[in-house]
Amino acid sequence: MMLISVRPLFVSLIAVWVFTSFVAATPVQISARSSVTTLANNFTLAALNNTLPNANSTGAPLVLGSGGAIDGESFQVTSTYASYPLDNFPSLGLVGGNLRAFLNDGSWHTNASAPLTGDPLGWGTSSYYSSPASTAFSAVSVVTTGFPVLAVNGISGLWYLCPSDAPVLAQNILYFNTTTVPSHSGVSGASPVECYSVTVNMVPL
Ligand SMILES: *[C@@H]1O[C@H](CO)[C@@H](O)[C@H](O)[C@H]1NC(C)=O
Ligand SMILES: *[C@@H]1O[C@H](CO)[C@@H](O)[C@H](O)[C@H]1NC(C)=O
Ligand SMILES: *[C@@H]1O[C@H](CO)[C@@H](O)[C@H](O)[C@H]1NC(C)=O
Ligand SMILES: *[C@@H]1O[C@H](CO)[C@@H](O)[C@H](O)[C@H]1NC(C)=O
Ligand SMILES: CC(=O)N[C@H]1CO[C@H](CO)[C@@H](O)[C@@H]1O
Repeated sequence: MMLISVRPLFVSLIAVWVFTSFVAATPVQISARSSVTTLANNFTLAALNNTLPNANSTGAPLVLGSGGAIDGESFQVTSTYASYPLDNFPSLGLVGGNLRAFLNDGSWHTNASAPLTGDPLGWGTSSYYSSPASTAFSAVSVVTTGFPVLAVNGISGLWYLCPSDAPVLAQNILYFNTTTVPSHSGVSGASPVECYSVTVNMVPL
């Protein structure tokens, strides 16, 4: 767990003001914060409801769910473990703004992409291809919560969990900056699915 005492936080806040420009978001419960692009420890992700009651202060565990494949590369979307009960990537890392996922044997073939408005937090996995990973991720320490929280381009307050109404493989998926997603029910004229705002905790392993 990342604990911050008041004095180093104050010093690093000054550093943040001097060296970065924050995009104004609508942060929840934030009194003071600092941000890093590398974490010393491995972690998992968990989603905490911002508006609804939570079962605990850690949140619902998130995993890399199925997001399709092409020849030589597969894609993953960040899903709740409750909706995709298979954890192929039990350990994540944040290094220089790269969000990385590791297989059980510790091997690394998976990077996250920085999501745009309306996109899921998606990942690409390949042993054949190599593309430079996004460097837009960071961990923000919020004094009022116990864990660092995930941010993209400095923004930690725009994550939404969107339930799926698909008849099969109904994964509840983490999206960036959208409050609804199109229906996957296959029913013509079905209403869009409502999403809810979450904070994404980075839970140390
Ligand atoms: C917290 O609650 C979620 C349900 O939202 C549960 O899946 C998870 O295992 C709980 N985590 C801990 C650490 O108790
Ligand atoms: C958020 O709250 C809703 C309603 O209580 C619940 O259905 C959902 O599972 C919760 N999600 C998380 C991530 O705790
Ligand atoms: C993941 O990102 C690193 C750093 O940019 C890169 O060297 C590596 O090839 C990427 N892996 C894949 C599978 O694209
Ligand atoms: C979020 O989406 C709204 C429109 O839906 C857009 O105006 C805003 O710039 C987006 N914010 C970010 C940080 O992408
Ligand atoms: C900081 C970081 O990412 N540490 C490690 C996380 O776990 C993998 C393998 O399980 C290591 O390769 C990383 O160095």
